[in-house]
Amino acid sequence: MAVHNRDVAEIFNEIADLLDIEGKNQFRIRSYRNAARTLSDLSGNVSEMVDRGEDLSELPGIGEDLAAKIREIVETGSLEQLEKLRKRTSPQLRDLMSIGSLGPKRVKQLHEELGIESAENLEEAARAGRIREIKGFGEKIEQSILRDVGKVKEGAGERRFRWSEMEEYAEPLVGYLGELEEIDRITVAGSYRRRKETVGDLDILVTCSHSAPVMERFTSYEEVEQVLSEGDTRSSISLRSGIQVDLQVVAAKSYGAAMHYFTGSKAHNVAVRKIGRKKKLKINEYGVFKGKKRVAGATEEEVFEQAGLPYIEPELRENRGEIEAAAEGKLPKLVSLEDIRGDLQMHTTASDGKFSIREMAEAARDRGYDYLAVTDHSKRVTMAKGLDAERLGRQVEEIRQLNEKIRGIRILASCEVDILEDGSLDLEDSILDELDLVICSVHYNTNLSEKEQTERIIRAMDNPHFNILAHPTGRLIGSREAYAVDLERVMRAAVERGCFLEINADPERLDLSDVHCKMAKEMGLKIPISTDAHSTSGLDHMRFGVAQARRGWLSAEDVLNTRSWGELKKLLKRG
Ligand code: DGT
Ligand code: CA
Ligand code: CA
Ligand code: ZN
Repeated sequence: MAVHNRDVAEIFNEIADLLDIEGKNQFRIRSYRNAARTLSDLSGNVSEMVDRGEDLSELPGIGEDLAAKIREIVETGSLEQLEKLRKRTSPQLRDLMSIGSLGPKRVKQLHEELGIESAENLEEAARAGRIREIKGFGEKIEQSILRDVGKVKEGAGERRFRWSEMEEYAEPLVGYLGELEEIDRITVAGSYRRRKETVGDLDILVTCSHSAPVMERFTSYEEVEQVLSEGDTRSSISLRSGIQVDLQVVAAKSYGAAMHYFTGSKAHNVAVRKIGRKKKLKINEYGVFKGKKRVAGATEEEVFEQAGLPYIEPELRENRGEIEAAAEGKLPKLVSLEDIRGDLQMHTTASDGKFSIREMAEAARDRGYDYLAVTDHSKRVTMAKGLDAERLGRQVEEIRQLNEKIRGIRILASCEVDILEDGSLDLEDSILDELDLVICSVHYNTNLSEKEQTERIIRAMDNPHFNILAHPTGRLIGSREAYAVDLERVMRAAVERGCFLEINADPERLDLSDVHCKMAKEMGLKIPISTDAHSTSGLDHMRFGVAQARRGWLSAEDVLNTRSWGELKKLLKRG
């Protein structure tokens, strides 16, 4: 099994962290971190270099000693020194490093000064207000520790992955398995198929002529770290990325029932089975049975039909009303990527994007859109070279001229205007007047109380130029919490004023959540789906936003940018 450069880099970084916790020589710690960086930046594969007998000590930052360690890792897959270090430091203490505001230095301080050895100790000390008293900590850090410590406690070893991250592992694995002649059908079920924004593990279903070669190929995949269990029809592996994959071989006559069962969610399954019981049917992963007789199983449609229901899209299967809606024939026809007519948020080289207006416009046209909005940042966002009124004025002029020349796509002049702390907008009304639409967002002062944040945003909406609230909660999945805001109130205010809230299709953002989308729909609030692209390839993120919209029950009618520019323009007009 080939060792990747990043595996070696991870080992060196972990050694550096552990030495750091122990308070070892900083020079030595730095040499491990430098070596880790060298390895991550290396274009060639370090395993192959070892195989070819190349002299690794010629690499920057790598001496004889580290070169020998790299060889040990490549040859044995691990490093004895790391194993020893790990034994010296308790795993609970190591887990504490995953808390956002804590690095090895702070973990060491907490250990030495307060004797903290676990998440429980840490939480106790934070609640007692003892952490703020340590030099270099303070009240703010104490609070963020309290916020994050719960996650470490409950989530130990149960990492979830963003859907888009999971796709990067799932697709190659499915491709690899699919090359096998014996396999007829293969699907990733579970939360992955339901398009949940984060996915815990992968559940793969296969139908095939012989299962032995399928199991063999599965467990010998080159990314396998460990085979957790191996059977005739069911095996589990963990990949080097930390992802667990369950594979299940099913008979063709049970495929639909198994798909339904393993797609879940569990709550949905329980509810469908209950309906079955009322009809004297037994529904399980093998089929639908009336007494001993199999009445369905080959397709999901049959399974639903036996339960007296139409087909329910996987994105809806959360037992959030889909079964009742299905029974009443009131399921929404979910929006699809083909319904989208334009993209309403993206950045160009004028602020922090990588491509020109023309390049973005042509890329949008290639994706079949009728229009795109150019929404560079406003001046407050200095880090991204935000535009002031004068630069924006020139950009508007440039867009008008480009529209004269370019065919098959309309460029809308817009701006992502920063909402200032007092709820005013970062640009004067006179320039906003020149724009086709205005999107507004919060980038600073994200730590206001819920009430203050909510009122700040609603005050911004009072400005009649305000059209769309961009990335409405500011969260980054798995790395940054949403800011405190009462979205229900914000949505109501938006309905009253004729404003909108977007789904940001960036796979790390995806705010609004599925639940908030459904809430918006029930209020009659239409939702634009925008990519916030910073490059032409970022425009392809639209599909992630569409998946989120589908999970939120939205149909084409509920999504703003399924309309022509002419119709959209009418909806943007404020009373
Ligand atoms: P995840 O992996 O945490 O993102 O979420 P899921 O939904 O993929 O859950 P997972 O992997 O534990 O199980 C896959 C599906 O198998 C789940 O969605 C429904 C079904 N399933 C698992 N355990 C049970 C159970 O105890 N009862 C029923 N009815 N279904 C189950
Ligand atoms: Ca799963
Ligand atoms: Ca599973
Ligand atoms: Zn932004």
